[in-house]
Amino acid sequence: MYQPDIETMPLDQLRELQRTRLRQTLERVYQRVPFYRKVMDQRGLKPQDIQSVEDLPKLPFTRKEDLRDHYPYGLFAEPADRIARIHASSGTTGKPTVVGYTRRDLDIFDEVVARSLVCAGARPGMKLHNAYGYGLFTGGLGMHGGASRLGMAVIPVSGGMTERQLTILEDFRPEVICCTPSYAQTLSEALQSRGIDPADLPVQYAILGAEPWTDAIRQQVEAGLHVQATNIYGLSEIIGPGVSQEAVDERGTGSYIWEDHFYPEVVDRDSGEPLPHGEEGVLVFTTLTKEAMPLLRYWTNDICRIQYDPNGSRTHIKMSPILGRADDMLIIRGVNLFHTQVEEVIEQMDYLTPNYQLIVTRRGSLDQVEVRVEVAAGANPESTELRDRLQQKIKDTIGLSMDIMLEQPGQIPRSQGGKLARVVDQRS
Ligand code: DLL
Repeated sequence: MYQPDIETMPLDQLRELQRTRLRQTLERVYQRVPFYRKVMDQRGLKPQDIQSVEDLPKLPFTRKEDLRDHYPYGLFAEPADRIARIHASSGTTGKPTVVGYTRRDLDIFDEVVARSLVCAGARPGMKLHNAYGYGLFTGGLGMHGGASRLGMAVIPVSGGMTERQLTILEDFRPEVICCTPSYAQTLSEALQSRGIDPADLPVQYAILGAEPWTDAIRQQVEAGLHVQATNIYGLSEIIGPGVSQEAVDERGTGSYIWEDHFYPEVVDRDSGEPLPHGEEGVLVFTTLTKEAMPLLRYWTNDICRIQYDPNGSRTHIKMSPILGRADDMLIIRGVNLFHTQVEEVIEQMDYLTPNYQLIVTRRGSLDQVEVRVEVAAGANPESTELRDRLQQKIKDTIGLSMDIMLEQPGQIPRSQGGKLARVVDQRS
């Protein structure tokens, strides 16, 4: 553990810490951010009306539109001369979402990433092959800062140029690699096609995030890179990577949310009502320590569950893998669909790989999904039996009939370094 006293803090103490920090945050935003003062005034609320995290539902959500409406710096709680760094995430439409950090925010960013790295298996003295993109995206610089804080040597490779990545893996001999899960798939396949035995590489741990992924990909990457792969989650609005991290010895049981800095709620996607732990809904965060751009009840749009794990090594709450983003959910003939659901079905089938793509079209007035999926090396893409079995399993599990197109290995687009779009929506 990197900060054992915090990571294993008894829950009553953690709540007290959250309460103190929340009240400081509320005072600050009320004094310094006109948007939040207005939101609270409109509801007749003063900072002292929110005494603890349990009172948060009195406040409305902050949404991405609010950040866009105050583009670029309107939600900052600090003057320009106290801002130490600016990042942005590329919006699907128009202007990017801008986020700012003071020196202290960057310090906390380093702290939560260092904590996450240790949780994933990394130790001081190891080398980190950092294949997240450097730039406005928070992945590259975020992981870099945390690894330096931990006392690792950082190899700032950034994303892309797969051949060069392999040379670095072979020659620089990093023990830890971080990148998107889809790029980890690309790298493991590239190793294989170069005839490199991953067991000969010293890399032991892979820290994967920035996009949804399931155990299907974990299995492929763990075998293909000869690593133990864990999930890292985050978003630029809240800080970047390091909002939550899966522990290497607790793989498959969820990722610890670092609750001393980011208070999570899961709420109903339609009504916005808070949901009990264990129920699936939209993840919402309140930052407890951010200076430059504190956010109250930020609607991430990510769908998951949160729950305490009495058998966990840390006390903080765990989040399940992200099913998808609410705005990426497909509605096909009335059925809600995330691509990760198809990925989970593929995982249960022999002779298939988690290299797949969903093509959505409209035939007449009916939406149609075609699943293009690559068969494993040596398997027959012409097999009607395999195709029919996948079709039936998808129908039984998800409740939708989909067209299936089995492909030869290498036919589906691969990540070139960053996040990969697994859905091609061809409806107008
Ligand atoms: O993706 C930060 C990050 C960098 C996280 C590196 C992990 C590793 P944004 O570009 O702002 O920030 O995108 C945030 O990506 O709301 C999720 O929809 C998605 N996302 C991030 N991590 C995961 C994950 C970074 N582990 C958005 N699983 C979030 C699923 C993820 N989705």
